[in-house]
Amino acid sequence: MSDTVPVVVPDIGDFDQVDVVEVLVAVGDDVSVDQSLITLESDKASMEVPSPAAGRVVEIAVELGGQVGEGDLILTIEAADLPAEEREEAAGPSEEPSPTAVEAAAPAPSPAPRPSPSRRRRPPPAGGGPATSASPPHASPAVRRFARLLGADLRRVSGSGAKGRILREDVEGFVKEAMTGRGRPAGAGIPPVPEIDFSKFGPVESKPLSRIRKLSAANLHRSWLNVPHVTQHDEADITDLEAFRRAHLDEARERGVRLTLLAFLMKAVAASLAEFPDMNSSLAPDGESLILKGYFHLGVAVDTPDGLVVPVVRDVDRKSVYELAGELGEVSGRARERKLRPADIQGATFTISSLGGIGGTAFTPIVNAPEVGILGVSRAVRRPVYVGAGLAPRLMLPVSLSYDHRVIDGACAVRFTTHLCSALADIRRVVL
Ligand code: CAO
Repeated sequence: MSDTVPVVVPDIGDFDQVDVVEVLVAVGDDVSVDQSLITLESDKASMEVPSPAAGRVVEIAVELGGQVGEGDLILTIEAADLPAEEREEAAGPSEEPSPTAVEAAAPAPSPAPRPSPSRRRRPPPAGGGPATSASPPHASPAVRRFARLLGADLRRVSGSGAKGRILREDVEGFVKEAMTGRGRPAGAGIPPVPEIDFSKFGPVESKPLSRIRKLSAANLHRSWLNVPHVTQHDEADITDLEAFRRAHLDEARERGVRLTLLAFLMKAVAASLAEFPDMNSSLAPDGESLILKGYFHLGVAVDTPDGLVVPVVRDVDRKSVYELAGELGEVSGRARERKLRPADIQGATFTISSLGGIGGTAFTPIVNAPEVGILGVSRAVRRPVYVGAGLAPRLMLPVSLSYDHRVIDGACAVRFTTHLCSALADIRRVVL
């Protein structure tokens, strides 16, 4: 059976009333023993009230900005059912109320409040500007933990709470600004783009970005900043491959499949990845080794009305071109209908971005880190090419391989594209 544990304001010294400056939990939250519940602040100090029990918050009796005095009810916890020995531990030392006393619904004196680190601190500089001095920032342990989780440097966050206290919302705002590149402090290495009032020069309108566009913007930016990119351009003679594809269009149609060049490309890319395992790897987070993957899952960039999405086709090396064409049609259809599941976009080892159906002669795709390579494909064109001594009309496909230069060197990259182009020139090589 669950016990109800009322948590009350502990001894607050000489003060009759203190301010509630933070309520760190909500009704329905699960809390653990010693987890901070609220922060109280007087003229002189601030303190957090820790939870005396593990369980679920069922009622909150205080309000943010309100005042409380010793013995006032803060909130009520429905204690988790714990084995007897764990309950004793949760209840703390023997002078603390025993579980029996709690069952009797006596208000549980909270464990001694923990002085917040801010107790010994001066508020940040007036004006709320980023605290850059040696003085530690004014924030509760919960906010500190949150900032640590997001990698935010609290010394750079301006506090909007009472007396410059940094609140959770301030950390969220700071991270958001950092993600969009706005408000980046000078000296961080990347100069901020100037904010310009474009309406001074003519009419403007604001078009909100879709969620997908915002997500891919953040991912692309992260990859761009982390990966030293180089792009290797090359050309494949796909005259014979295209003839082969056309010769099988009817058969593909009978199977209910649209046989485009991309399915062949995937097959050829998987064969080249098998030949160059570094291209199918990721750099270990400590930068000390490569994680070579023994599977060939290809991400395929799909253009949708909401922006770019990259569904993943798995085990490309083990599937036939018909199977790949079928799967590609199905997954890109679902991408456009926004019906992709999280598993559909995870686990890629390498990505293909094909703009060839639209046009273009070459481009520099951005590596989808932590993958180390991405193949951009532009429009194949028929043009005169020397074959032996004479010119012949050949269908030439431009490919652009961007790679992470920390992992792949230029020689490896050009060997990879050479291998790929020969596989595309004679697709029979793929089965060898
Ligand atoms: N050269 C010439 N023709 C090409 C070609 C190329 N490289 N690639 C495709 N084509 C042809 C196809 O064979 C098809 O011709 P038919 O209609 O005669 O069969 C036609 O162009 C249309 O192809 P498609 O683009 O619909 O199909 P696909 O299998 O080649 O590509 C998909 C599928 C999902 C990759 C594609 O629709 C797409 O969304 N591409 C955009 C990807 C993108 O935005 N990348 C950018 C990422 S970075 O911002």
